[in-house]
Order: sequence, then structure tokens, then C-alpha cells
Amino acid sequence: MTMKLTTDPSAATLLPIAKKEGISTVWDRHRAMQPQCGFGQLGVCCRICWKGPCRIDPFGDGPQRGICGADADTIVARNVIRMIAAGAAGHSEHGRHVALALQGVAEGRLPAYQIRDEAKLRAVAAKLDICTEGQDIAAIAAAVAKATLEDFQNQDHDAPCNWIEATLTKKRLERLQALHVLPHNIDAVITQIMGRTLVGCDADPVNLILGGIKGALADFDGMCLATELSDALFGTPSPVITAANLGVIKPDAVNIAVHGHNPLLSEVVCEVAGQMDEEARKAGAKDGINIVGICCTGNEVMVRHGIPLAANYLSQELALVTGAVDAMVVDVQCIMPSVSEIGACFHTAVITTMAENKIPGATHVDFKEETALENARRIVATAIEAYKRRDPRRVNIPDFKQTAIVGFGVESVVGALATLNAEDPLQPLIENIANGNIRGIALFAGCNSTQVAQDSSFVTMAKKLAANNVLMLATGCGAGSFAKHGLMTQEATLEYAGDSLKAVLTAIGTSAGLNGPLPLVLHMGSCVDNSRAVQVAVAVADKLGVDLDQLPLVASAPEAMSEKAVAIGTWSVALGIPTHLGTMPQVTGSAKVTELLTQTAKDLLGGYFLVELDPALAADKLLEVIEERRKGLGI
Ligand code: NFS
Ligand code: SF4
Repeated sequence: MTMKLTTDPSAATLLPIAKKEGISTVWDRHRAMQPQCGFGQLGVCCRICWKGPCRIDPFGDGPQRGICGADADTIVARNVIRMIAAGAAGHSEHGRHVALALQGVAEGRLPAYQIRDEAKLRAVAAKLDICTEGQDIAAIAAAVAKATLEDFQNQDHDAPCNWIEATLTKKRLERLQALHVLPHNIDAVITQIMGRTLVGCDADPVNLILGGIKGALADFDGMCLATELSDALFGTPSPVITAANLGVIKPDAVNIAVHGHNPLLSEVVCEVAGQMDEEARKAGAKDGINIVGICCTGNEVMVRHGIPLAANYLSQELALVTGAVDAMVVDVQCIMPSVSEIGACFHTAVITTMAENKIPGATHVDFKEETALENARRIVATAIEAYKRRDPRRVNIPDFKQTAIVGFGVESVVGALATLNAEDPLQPLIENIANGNIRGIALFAGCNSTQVAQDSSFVTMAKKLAANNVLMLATGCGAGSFAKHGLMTQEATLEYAGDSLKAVLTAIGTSAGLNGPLPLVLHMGSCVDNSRAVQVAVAVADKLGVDLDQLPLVASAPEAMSEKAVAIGTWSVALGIPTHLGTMPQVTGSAKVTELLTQTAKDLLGGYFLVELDPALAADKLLEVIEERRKGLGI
């Protein structure tokens, strides 16, 4: 293969070792899959019923309709909104879990958990219009959990979900209401998408896509509540210095990789690991227990506790190839099923923990919030046992790790700005956007994909936007890319930021006590924490008295692959944000759907998808969009 596979130096070091060991990785399987199916790439393959599969001939010679009569527009629209429904299901199920845990804590049923950030819980209650006067913290938690769970239960179609209503600008809510795309019940909206895309149901591509947008907004609702309630339970992120890349794995420690998405498990594993450190030392690990993160669970514990991040999506298998991971504990989402087989090539215990997410060949520990401490102890004990079987001759830990300053939630961003203007913290940010020191804001989100050399598009785009004085936020595997490549450091700001951006980041960082600038890219957390970026944007828009689609704000998922990214990208568009995709979305088999998402959306919502596979050109296009928005605001 001529394409470069990865730009991550630690991954590049381990790939030849994997080859020597006869281990096939995601890149080997990608190559074996070539050429990939062109019908699937265009989105024109339908497998919705057993008269099919049907596929539309994109060249116009063969069938233009499926056996039931569905044309390319219908098929593409159905396929893409089913992806949105799946993404929304993943995020909101995660959110529901957290909400139920909050309810359990309120009722005193879950000894492993407590409200670690009472101030945050009170702030959330206020936001949801819950009266807290004279209430103790358990009562507030119960009321917040109840209001949150209503977003999964409300049957009144005209009453939008509580969280979305509490989160967006008034103008945005009105605009979405007028299009009938505000969700009233997350579960119901996801169910509707599945129902309307059955054989013989909704065939109108516009109507289907509007249904998809509603599903994407349900996804947004689920993310908001997941983020905010996790903060209340586990603490709100604040800036912390840590490290990223496979070099964070320690040769003389019991290394436990936490992987997946939901912090309910990883938080307790981290806590119990602290208590069991001595046992690890007794087993011969002179550095005790070392927890490292992978994917979004990694981001969750990184921004809250400074746990180092070992890998983002594409290098999860390579963490195992180091031969030094004693246990990989996984919960839900983005876990390659190959990890159990690779773990078995070494001494590594791959442990699944969720009843609905098992992997053949892995050990399963049935994790329940009620028995979390006991489950976590068993997991850590399994890791210590596995450590005793580790073969030191097969250990290859790449000598690559980068410092990363992470943990920029809304509160810490506002806190840092408040050191410049305590009365009106947003003022310094707005002033610098208005005077052009900061041209605009870009949110980088989303995955890695084998369609792109790992991390390369993220890094190329960020460097270019930085040089053009764009303030950058990041979440998910995008944040992982930047952390691994040293772009979450003060040095990166000094090296890559344009002069005016550098001056602003230095002024804020210095006055916030960081002894230098803020890092070049601000790590806001996991994928569900994209809601944090929206909160910042809403605060700025409210202060300016404008809507989100007027701000010089763009989003980008340069290496997107997951159905969750489809959902996120779609709500980003629905909120009025121009949203770049750097991988080809599987919709281009329908000119109508493509036009809807890339052009018509602009009139309806203000946001739209912008597809550009070349990262340097993509950065240029986003800069143009930012300038266009500035012009609109007259700045
Ligand atoms: Ni987001 Fe996170 Fe990564 Fe993509 Fe997967 S871990 S939820 S889906 S691959 S960013
Ligand atoms: Fe074919 Fe229609 Fe069945 Fe899809 S729903 S597989 S297009 S017959």
C-alpha cells in the first residue's frame, strides 16, 4: 500500500512488531478489504427487507429503483438517518445510565458513587429551572434526575426535551420548532426513525432527513445530560498537566487500560486501583498500578483526573502490542472486536463489563452500579494476576509521549477569562473576536478512520488554522490526536499560533496562573462533551444577542467514521454551525440528499456540511467561512 497508515510515531514503531508477531491490525484488515464496495460508499445499497438486497446503478444503466420501488434518494436518506438513530441511541443510552446513577445516589442506593461537585449539581438544577431553596443535595439530585429522565419519557409531542430547551438560544429553539425537529422524547424519536424507515414507509427524502435532524437533536440532548450529570457525579474538569501516547505505559507497573465511553466504570476502577496499589507492588510491580486511557473513556478520566491517554481509536490494538498492558477493561462503543484475539497473543486480560457489549474470547465481569466496588476490585485483581504472567522479553513500549495540558470545561474557560475581567468574563473573549485578534473558533471532533493516515488531517488543519489566529477546541479522538502530537502544550502555542492568537492565549494563560499561554488546542473532553463547546458558543451568542449561525464558529470531523459522528455532525449543522467532514459521507449516491445536507440546510438552519478530503484545502475553506461570518456581523 502506498498510503501512509499513521502519523503517530509510536504506532509507526509498533506496526513492524505486530507484523513480526503475526498480528493483524486494523490497517491490515483495511488493505484486505480493498476494493471496498462502491454501492455502499455511495449509500445506494438497501438491505432493509429480504426482497433485497437492492442497489441502484449510479451510472444510470442498471436499476434505478429497488424491488419495492424505492429510488436512490429514498434509500440514501433512509440509510443515513438510521445511522443517526444508532449514534443517538449510543450517546443517549450512555446518558440514561448516568442519569439513573444520579437517581441511585439520590436514593442512597449506590455506595460507590457520590456527588463530587455539588456546585455543579446546583448549577444544573438552576439551568433546568428546578427550585433548590431549602433542599438538601440528595433532594436536588433526585429532582435533577427526574427532570432528566423525563427526556426519555415525555409523551407530549409539543413539549420539547428539558435539556435541549435549557441549553440553546431562544432564536435557535424557535427556528427548530418551526421546522418541527425539536425532540420531545429521545427514545421516541429514535424509535420513530426505525419505524419510518421500514420497508414501505416514509419515502420522501426531505421528510426523512428532517426526521434524521430531529434524531440528531435527540442525540445532542443525550450528550448534554451525559456531560453535565457526569460532572456532578465525578467532578467538573479543570486544567491539569498530563501526558499522551503509548509511552505512558510503564514497564514496571501493572498497566490497566480503560477503554470505551462511560465514566461510571472507569471512575470506580481508578479509585479502586489506588486502594490496591500495594498488592501490585507485592506482585513485583515496583511502580504499582498505572491506569491509562483509550478513546473517550480515556478522555473522560484524562480531563477530570489527569490520567494519561495511551491511544485514540486507531491505535487501540497497538496498546496491546506493547506487551505491557496487563488488562484492557472495556465498556461500550469503539472497541474493536479484535482486541480479545490480540490480548490472547500476550498475557493481557481483555475484560468486558457491560451486559449488552460482550466480545468472544474476552473475560466478562458483569458490572453493575450497585456492586461497582466489588466488580472493580475483581477487575484490578485480574490485572495483577495477568501481570505475573507478563513476558518481559516481549515488552516493546515506544519511547513517545507528549505533555498535554487538558481539562477545559466551560467553567474553567470562563474561570480563566474571569482572571482578566471578573465582572464580565466573556468580555475579553468577545472583544478579541471583535477586534480580530481571534478570527474565529473551530471545534475539532470525531474519530480516526483508516481512510486517512492516522491523525494527519487533524494536525495539518490545526496548524493552518492556528497560524491564521483561530481559537481551537477539541474533543474525542480529535483531542487524542492533538494530545499525542504535542499540540496541547504551551510550546505549541508559541510555535504555531499566529501573533495575535498567541498574544491572547498568553494574556489569558498568564493571568490564569499558567506561567505562559494556554495550550494551542483546548481539550474539552470526550465526544459527549461536544456539548461543552456548544455551551460556550451559546453564552457568546446570548451576550451578543445573535444566534449560533451568525458566529464565526465552525466544526470539523476530519477523520470521522462512526455513526455517532454522523449524529453529532448533523446536530452541529442543525445548530447553525458549518461542519466540515474530511472523510466521504456515504450519501453521494443521491444528488438530492447531498444537496439537502450541503446547501438547502444553509437556508433552513444556517449550518451545513462541507466535505473536503484534503486537510490543507479544508482549513482554507473553513477560514473563508469564518471571514464570511465575520462580515455578516460587521466585524
Ligand atoms: Ni467519538 Fe469516542 Fe473516538 Fe469516534 Fe469513537 S472513541 S465517541 S466515535 S472513534 S471520537
Ligand atoms: Fe429493496 Fe425496497 Fe427491500 Fe430496500 S426495502 S431491500 S429497496 S425491496
